Amino acid sequence: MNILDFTSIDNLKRTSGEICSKGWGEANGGNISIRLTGEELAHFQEHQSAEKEHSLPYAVPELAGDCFLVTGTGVFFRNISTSPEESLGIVRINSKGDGYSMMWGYDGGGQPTSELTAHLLSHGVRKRVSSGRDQVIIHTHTTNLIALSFVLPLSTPVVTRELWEMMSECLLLFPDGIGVMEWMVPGSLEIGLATSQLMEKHRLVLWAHHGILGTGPNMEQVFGLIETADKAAEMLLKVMAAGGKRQAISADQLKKLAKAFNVDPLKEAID
Ligand code: 2HA
Ligand code: ZN
Repeated sequence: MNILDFTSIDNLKRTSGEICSKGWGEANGGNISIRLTGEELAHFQEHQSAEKEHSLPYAVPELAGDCFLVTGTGVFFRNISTSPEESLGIVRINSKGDGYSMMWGYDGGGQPTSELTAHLLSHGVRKRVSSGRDQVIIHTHTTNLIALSFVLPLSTPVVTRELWEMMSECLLLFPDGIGVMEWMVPGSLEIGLATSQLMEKHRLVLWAHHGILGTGPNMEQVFGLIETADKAAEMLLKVMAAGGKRQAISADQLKKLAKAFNVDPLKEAID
């Protein structure tokens, strides 16, 4: 099996290109991780790594033995499709969940993203709360959501409700809302722990003045989730610039919408 033929690598190449065309992939901004399954996982479970083990500053026992395709640190998204072996790598978590080995990629001396902590801690939570369904995490620098974090209070219910009011699709795509965090040092254990705590309840987490993290079962759904939230943020900024709302979808209408489509909206954002 040629690793470059993996569907996961194909999906990652396509999504990083889409992120760049959105204008979210400036320089080395953003990072992506995918928990491998099936044939792709089996390929690496059998092999020994020639490379030494790296320790993690925390343990994620939920991920013991799992393998992840992860973008490399310092990698420019616009180069992923032409240089996948340099831009990407596959890591395997050890049997205690407190270290990893690089199994493939990162050619030319690379290593996994500086946000590996936030990705792995969040994967641990999502694997548990989604019963193994959620496999993908995208972190990207969504222009409009970042801009919004300067003008709205950094509150999960407030930001969630504002986005839901922008178009019907929002409540249907993220009834679990968008978890909001204050600014923290990128790549730190602190930002990783705070993110994974919000991932217990939300598939979208906003890092104020920095970007977004989204999770879900596959690349297309996660990208769609992020794209929808950023579009709502763009509309809200336009509405604000145009003098503010005169009307919006009301709380009663949001409840009707949730009922019609059988979704369970985040309580704090609707009451
Ligand atoms: O890799 O996006 O958050 C650059 C980043 C860090
Ligand atoms: Zn970032």
